[in-house]
Amino acid sequence: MSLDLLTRLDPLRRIRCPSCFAEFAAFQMHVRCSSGICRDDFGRQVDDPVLTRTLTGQTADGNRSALKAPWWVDPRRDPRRRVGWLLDWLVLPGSLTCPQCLHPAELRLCPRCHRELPDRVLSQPRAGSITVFGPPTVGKTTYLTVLLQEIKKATDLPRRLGLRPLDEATRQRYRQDYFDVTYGPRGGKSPRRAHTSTMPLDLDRRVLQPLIFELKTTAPGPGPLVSFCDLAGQDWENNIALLRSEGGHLVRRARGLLFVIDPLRIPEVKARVPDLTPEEETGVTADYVEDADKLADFFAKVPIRTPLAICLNKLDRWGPLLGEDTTLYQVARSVRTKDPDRALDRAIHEEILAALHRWGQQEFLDRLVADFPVHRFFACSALGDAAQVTQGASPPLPTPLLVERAALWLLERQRLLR
Ligand SMILES: Nc1nc2c(ncn2[C@@H]2O[C@H](COP(=O)(O)OP(=O)(O)OP(=O)(O)O)[C@@H](O)[C@H]2O)c(=O)[nH]1
Ligand SMILES: [Mg+2]
Ligand SMILES: [Zn+2]
Ligand SMILES: [Zn+2]
Repeated sequence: MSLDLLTRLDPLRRIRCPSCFAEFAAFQMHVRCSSGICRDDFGRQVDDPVLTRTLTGQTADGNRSALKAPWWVDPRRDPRRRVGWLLDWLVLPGSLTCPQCLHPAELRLCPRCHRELPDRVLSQPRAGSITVFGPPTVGKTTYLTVLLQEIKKATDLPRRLGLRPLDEATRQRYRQDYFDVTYGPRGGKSPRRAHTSTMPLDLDRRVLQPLIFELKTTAPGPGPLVSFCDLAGQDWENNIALLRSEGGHLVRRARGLLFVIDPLRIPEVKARVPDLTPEEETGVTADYVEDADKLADFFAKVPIRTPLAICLNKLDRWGPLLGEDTTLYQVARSVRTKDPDRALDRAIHEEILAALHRWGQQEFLDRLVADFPVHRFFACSALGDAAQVTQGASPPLPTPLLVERAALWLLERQRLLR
């Protein structure tokens, strides 16, 4: 479909790519042919070094050739237009003619990653993102799976929220790789089970492609797009240089950062949990100061203003260690009956500060204050009681605790929620 006139008349409009988070003016978008002829006839396809870089991480050079794709062009560099592109500052071309099939080329591409930009991206300038990262097996993927179900049930908002996948790719990937694993049937071919480690990016670059949803409220019209990125703990732990060079943009340009940690990696906590699982027994000791430094190294300078939520996950395991008069104990034991709200968030933030101080993590707290002034602590359990089951058995459905609170805070800081 060719662009609507309103969008065409605003070529300086800022666009944010929901895949790679690059920002650019509308007139900088590239254009691709979408005709069936060019899609199906490889003979008509042309080199696409930008897409090659996105999908394989490789630059086309003498030895490596670029992937082929339907004809595309940077409208400002199309030699057929001579100086005609100067008009793009005033009005975007509706379409260009594909020289391979002579059909109008109308698909808009992000100039940085060459992923297609659907009209919804162009017509809705408000967009947000949450990049979830942290060490391996702290529960990031499970958290995201459950978050995307629970965010719809947030209680202290005037409007109910909904999420709608931006495209079929996001719908399918969320269903297969996330939802079916945690919420699928108990028996059958692929029964409900614990998530396995997310593949590091040198094995599967899909980890660099966010899941993109439209955030629906009851307000009329399209809602903002929100991209959720679930990075692999193995990349964070063992391959940070590669993560920084290949996926650094997902951290640097994120509008919200969510650092998931598992307090059972803190010796003071681990020593007090009575029934450690074999995984918990062998889990490596956390070094959160190092994690904070790793994160800061993604950026050119500190302090970093991107909102950072630090979520102490697996509350079902460590919450009961706290005093019976604490909110966290009461949430973990499910004896609290009030719906969560901001007052609860603040109380929990304070309790976590005190607990981390007791657990010998004061240097981490100081580092956050200095380098990430916009930060807030949260506690949650994605699985709740459903986690307390012997490994291997098909687990019950999650009974999450406070899983949406950190994400709501991040969306609020991005002015996508009020
Ligand atoms: N007790 C408890 N265990 C959990 C919870 N959430 C996840 N787990 C378990 O933690 C393990 C790791 O979960 P994942 O979601 O794969 O962790 P991850 O952080 O994505 O790991 P990587 O992909 O390797 O980085 C699994 O065995 C989960 O069942 C929780 O809320 N409570
Ligand atoms: Mg994972
Ligand atoms: Zn992009
Ligand atoms: Zn064509």
